Amino acid sequence: RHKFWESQPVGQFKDLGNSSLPEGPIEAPTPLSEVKQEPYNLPNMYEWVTCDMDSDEMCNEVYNLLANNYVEDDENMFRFNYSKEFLRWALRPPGYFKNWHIGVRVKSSKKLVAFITGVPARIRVRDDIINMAEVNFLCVHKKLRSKRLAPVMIKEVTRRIHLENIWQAAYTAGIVIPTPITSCQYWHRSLNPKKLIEVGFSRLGARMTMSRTIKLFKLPESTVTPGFRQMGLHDVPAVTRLVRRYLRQFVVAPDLNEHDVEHWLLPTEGVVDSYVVESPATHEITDFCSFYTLPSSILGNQNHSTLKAAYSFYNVFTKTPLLQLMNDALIVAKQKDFDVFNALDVMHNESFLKELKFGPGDGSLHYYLYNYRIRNALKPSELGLVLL
Ligand code: MYA
Ligand code: JJ1
Repeated sequence: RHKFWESQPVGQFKDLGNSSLPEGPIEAPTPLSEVKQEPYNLPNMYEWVTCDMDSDEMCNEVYNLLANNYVEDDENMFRFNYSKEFLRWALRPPGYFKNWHIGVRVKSSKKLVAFITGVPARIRVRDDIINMAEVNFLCVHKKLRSKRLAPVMIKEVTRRIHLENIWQAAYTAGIVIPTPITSCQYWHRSLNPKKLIEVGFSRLGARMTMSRTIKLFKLPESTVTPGFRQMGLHDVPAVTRLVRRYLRQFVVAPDLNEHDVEHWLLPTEGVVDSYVVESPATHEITDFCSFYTLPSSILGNQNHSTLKAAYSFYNVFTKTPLLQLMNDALIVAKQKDFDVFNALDVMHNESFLKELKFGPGDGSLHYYLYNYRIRNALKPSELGLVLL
């Protein structure tokens, strides 16, 4: 059923519920000298290329490949439209390897037709911090699908990751393959319900009028939490302490240091937005919330071409109730003209989704680890990791 995945060191469906298998690495590392030194073979018309995301030209090619061929919803109404700035941010974290940004070109025309990436990350699983890769942006041009190109790309990124002496990876997908560590649901909070209905993202509820719907999703003009403000560079040490403490409670979570927090959580215009709550009395940073910007192209609508979506990223509460903190996040997202605020049911998100008028989406997101067995699937609330 899964010829490729059954050949890989990942949890297998046949082993589900076999409690004699130990948690941890499935295969031991091999000496680096035993890692294949040359790239995997591609069908003859194609060639490997390392994508230099510093180059505007390369960044444009990657952007265009993804904008036309990346992830769509199940009815092909929307397609993720990651911006160039976002791709640069996502692919150049501290310690990144340029040669983990892998493209495939047609030899004759030089057209970029496939892509896959890895970035390094320290991920904690229970008490162990493991150097991993986060693999993302796997994409094969629509005209080249179902030719078994994806397994070659996955093997090639694996090889290049192994050459850095890294043997585990984390990744997400909308499809089920062997074997999810947890399966999460997307939830959506309408900020601009009229547009969402016009483009078919949501529907007018039963016995609801447009004006009744607009009123239902109305938000205050400004945030309510005293001391709620945008995060600045000077907040990096305090935010790092806050986030590190908070993430300890989850079974799987990133191990973030100050460099990581500066890269991933400091606001970057049009890419990631972050806010802190600074206690007016003590000037302590007590709470934090963040979201990233990921628009979707609207496929075939006369009046609208993009859906502006904010995605909940990392949120930490110690003093402010999470419900109130996230309501303030919705208010600033609305101020910034987002049409919808999306969140997964990870971490403590369940506790605010219904009350803040999020509704369940039709998409799910499955989380995976490569070469690391987790004995029993986790609950989404045990997961402290958000991938882009
Ligand atoms: S998830 C986002 C994936 N991208 C998209 O959905 C964009 C639109 N779709 C496409 O571009 C293509 O359909 C893709 C497949 C490229 C997805 N993850 O070449 P094929 C398996 C893993 O004939 P195509 C993301 O980016 C499939 O089960 N495997 O298929 C994270 C089958 O294997 P098996 C997938 O449709 C990616 C085989 O590929 C996925 O032309 C993490 C068929 O190949 C998927 N999303 O191309 C990758 N989709 O027969 C794994 C299909 O066994 C990383 N397949 O069922 C693993 C860690 C590596 C590093 C390890 C380091 C130590
Ligand atoms: O966005 C998604 N679904 C939307 C649109 C559905 C359009 C028809 N298929 C949705 N809308 C309902 C919202 C409504 C708002 C008011 C309250 C009630 C709900 O459900 C879905 C997620 O739900 N998105 C996708 O399907 C995109 C793919 C998701 C998998 C991503 C995998 C990529 C991972 C890469 O690492």
